[in-house]
Amino acid sequence: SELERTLIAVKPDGVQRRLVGQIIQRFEQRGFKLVGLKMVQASHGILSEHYGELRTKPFFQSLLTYMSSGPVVVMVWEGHNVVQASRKMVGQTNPAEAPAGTIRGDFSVHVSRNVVHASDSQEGAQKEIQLWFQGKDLLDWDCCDQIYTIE
Ligand code: DAT
Ligand code: MG
Repeated sequence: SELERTLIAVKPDGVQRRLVGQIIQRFEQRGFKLVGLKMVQASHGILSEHYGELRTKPFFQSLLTYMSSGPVVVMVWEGHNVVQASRKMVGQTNPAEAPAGTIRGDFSVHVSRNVVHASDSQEGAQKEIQLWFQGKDLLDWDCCDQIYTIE
């Protein structure tokens, strides 16, 4: 079993709409382990790095404005295949294409207000985790049910 980590963030619309608890609940109930969590008002600096690959897109500036419009809740979740599993739990980038049962499909309607971020690959996750967290703020702890969630 491959133990992976991924970066999940509740975006400012998700925080404003009080969806933080429901989003955390989905990762908890799936069986993943929370190893880091913080609430931050993100600067354009960290957001430009986080979304560096999108720098040339027409929506880039409005994306940064939206993402810095209020606090975000940034988390690191650990578990077997967590990167791919959480992308499926989150749903497609455009909520119009995200099925019911996914976070975006259940809680959002427009691509520019899609409630949640999830890393899209293991390499991306590693970069994003290093960007948002210091190593000391990620906790290696034994979750008492882990012998039941992973073989
Ligand atoms: P994802 O968040 O699913 O990984 P992405 O990395 O392609 O998607 O884009 C990052 C964010 O940028 C996305 O969550 C919302 C915003 N975005 C993407 N495409 C957009 C578009 N066509 N118009 C407005 N915002 C967009
Ligand atoms: Mg992405």
